[in-house]
Amino acid sequence: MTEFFAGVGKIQYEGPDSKNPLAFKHYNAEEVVAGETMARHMRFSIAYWHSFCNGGADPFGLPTRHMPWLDAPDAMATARNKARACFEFCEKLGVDFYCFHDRDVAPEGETLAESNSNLDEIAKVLKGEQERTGIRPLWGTACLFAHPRFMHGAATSCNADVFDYAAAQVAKAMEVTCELGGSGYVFWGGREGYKSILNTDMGREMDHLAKFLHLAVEYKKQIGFKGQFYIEPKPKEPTKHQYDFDAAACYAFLQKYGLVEHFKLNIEANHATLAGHEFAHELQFAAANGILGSVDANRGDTLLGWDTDQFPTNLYDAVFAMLAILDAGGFTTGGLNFDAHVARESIEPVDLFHAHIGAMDVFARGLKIAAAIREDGALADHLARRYASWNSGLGADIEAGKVGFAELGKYMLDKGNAAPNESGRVEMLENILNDYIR
Ligand code: XLS
Ligand code: CA
Ligand code: CA
Repeated sequence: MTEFFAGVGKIQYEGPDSKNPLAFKHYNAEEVVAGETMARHMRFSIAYWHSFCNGGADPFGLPTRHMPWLDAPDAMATARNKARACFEFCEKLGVDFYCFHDRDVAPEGETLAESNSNLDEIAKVLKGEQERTGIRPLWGTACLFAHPRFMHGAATSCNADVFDYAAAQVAKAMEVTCELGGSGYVFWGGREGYKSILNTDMGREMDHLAKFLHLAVEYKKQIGFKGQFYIEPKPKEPTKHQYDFDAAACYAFLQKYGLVEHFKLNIEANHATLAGHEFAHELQFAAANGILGSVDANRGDTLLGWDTDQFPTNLYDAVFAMLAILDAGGFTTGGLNFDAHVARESIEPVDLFHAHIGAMDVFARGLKIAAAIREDGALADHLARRYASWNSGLGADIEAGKVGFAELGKYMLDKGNAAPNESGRVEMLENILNDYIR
């Protein structure tokens, strides 16, 4: 069988002093950190679409990347090659999971029936590769944004037929994800939003989106799919306004429509940036509300206002992310999926290894640093002290619901003024964080 990444063997951990660009310096799958192996903490995943489908085209230019698996006589042969390339890559890299859209793995046919049968055929190839390697989907999803039929949206389309088509496509993608033993299923509302309010009935569209998700929950039960459902927030691109703007908008939506118990969030770093938030804010918001499910680990570029999906290399971001993930108790069904593509000028297959090795190493460092900070209580002690007034007396009575505005008013009239604040010590805490980052 063709070896697509000839010349690259299994990537080994060689430690921080290694100068070998094709070795891990920090990620050591079996090393135990904070009670778990690094592999279990991270649950790293490869994004099928970026690594095996995205040739590097942009609005100004043609694809640039050498992707030998695309050199096949027809679309189905290409799809089989892509599957083999994906598993060869994951095996060599030592990653246990992959994420896919239905149309990444198998081509769209002339009719829905033909598309479904293409998908079934490739799902068999994927299953065979899974049995050989033990690699599984972290999550699956349906591409409800590329085909022109979705130009007005999918679940939020003005056209009921398109809602129907999207439902049929999601049902099939869910069945395949279930069959492949996926741990989750993602709903990213790529075109669930609008360009012009002049032609948009926003309330009706959001009701339709909720209806769609309820139907998905029902179907999940019908087929016995046990994976976790996730919504992936993103504020814009491709539409100007997207309904799943950020974690807070998604949480409000899920609450309004009685969907909270069925969904968690898949937080993407680049989408947080686009929403005007820090990645850590989105993670902490989701964690604080019990809906942190999975993570698309990438980075944007604050100088560019679009979704650049670059590989994560910023150690600060990784530390903040791992602090949030560890605080939330770690991943159960979720993991760190590299929803990222190499730069347009990184054209050789080996560049995929460089990109993923760097990203895995930066998260491994982030994990070790976050675990050390937590173990030493370096930030937690200060945080606990900062809120100490809530642990007894007045604060405890407020939290316990023992006092109303009348009692609160009397308390302060008697006392005369609020006790002075202590310093927030922002710079000291930033210095402590820097002391751990070495
Ligand atoms: C696009 C999204 C998409 C989702 C899956 O911006 O990140 O790739 O992760 O549909
Ligand atoms: Ca994503
Ligand atoms: Ca993105």
